[in-house]
Amino acid sequence: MRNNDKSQTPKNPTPKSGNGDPPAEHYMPPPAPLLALFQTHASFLLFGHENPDGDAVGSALALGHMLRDMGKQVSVAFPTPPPDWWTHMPGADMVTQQPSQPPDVAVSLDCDDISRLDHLTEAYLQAPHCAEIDHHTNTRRSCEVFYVDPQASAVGVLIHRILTAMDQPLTAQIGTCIYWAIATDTGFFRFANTNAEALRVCAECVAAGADARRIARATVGNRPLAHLVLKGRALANLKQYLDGRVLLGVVSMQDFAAAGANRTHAEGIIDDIRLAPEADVSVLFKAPSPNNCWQVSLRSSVIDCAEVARRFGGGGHAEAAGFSFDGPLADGRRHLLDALADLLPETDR
Ligand SMILES: [Mn+2]
Repeated sequence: MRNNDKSQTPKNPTPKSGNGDPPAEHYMPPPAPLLALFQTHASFLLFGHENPDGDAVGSALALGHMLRDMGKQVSVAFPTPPPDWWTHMPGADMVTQQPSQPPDVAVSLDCDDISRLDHLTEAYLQAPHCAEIDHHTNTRRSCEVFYVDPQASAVGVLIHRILTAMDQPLTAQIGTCIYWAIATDTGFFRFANTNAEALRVCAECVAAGADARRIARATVGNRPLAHLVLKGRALANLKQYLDGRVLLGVVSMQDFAAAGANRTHAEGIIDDIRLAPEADVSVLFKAPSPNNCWQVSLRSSVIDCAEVARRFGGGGHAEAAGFSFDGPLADGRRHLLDALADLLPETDR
């Protein structure tokens, strides 16, 4: 349920500090110039990053629904196709392969660098106005108008704040997309970014009509055989490095071929590798697909994964980040292990 009475306490009250009080809750409101863009313009093109995840797709579609409900013209585009389950999300008709004419406003979502828009970067930069909505720690921004809050669990949370600030209704469609964004980005409420705001927003989304069971079934509760076979091969060949502190998996071209799998089938394998308590850092190398390079995923709660990834031209979050590289696996692995040996704190184990 939404609180429409603006005179009441803010949606995210700041608790008093003192003994026994909970810590003050963080809240960064959407900037006025961003809201002005949504109010004054008529056509919008919304972009998510390449290999879009639930947050990229969910937040783009949620914002798309809000703008469409306001009578605006909206298209959504991704440089590479989203995972199969995205067709269960409301708003498929907004998604276009190749945006035609430039919109009034282009918005990038969940995207820490415009290079992640790949071949759509041109279309993005052609729009007379652009804005970025993101929660990555990176600060390389290419638009004057941006709403970047690294403390937000997911971009879906930021869309909810925008919706609230603009006094637009949380419909079942918007609630479904926002719930999808937050649930997937928090690993279904297991990761460190699962905070009170994320849970509160998700509760509102369920009250508005989001079907939590259906969303879980469509994503984490539903894995194609190709994914399972690919994961089996990756897990069977895990290797330990740096006295066992790094657990590293590889999915090679042969693995993809043997499993009948594509890149999207490798999603989530890293989250199984990170389950091993023996390692401080979990790593997955995904083989190059045609016209592509090796993709590397990092997970750790001991070192800052985003810092590691940035050394290799990538980015992400403290506990989950990634980068890509061109060249032989052995070289990439050696450079990464050198960097990790530098960064891992001393231990007496
Ligand atoms: Mn995200």
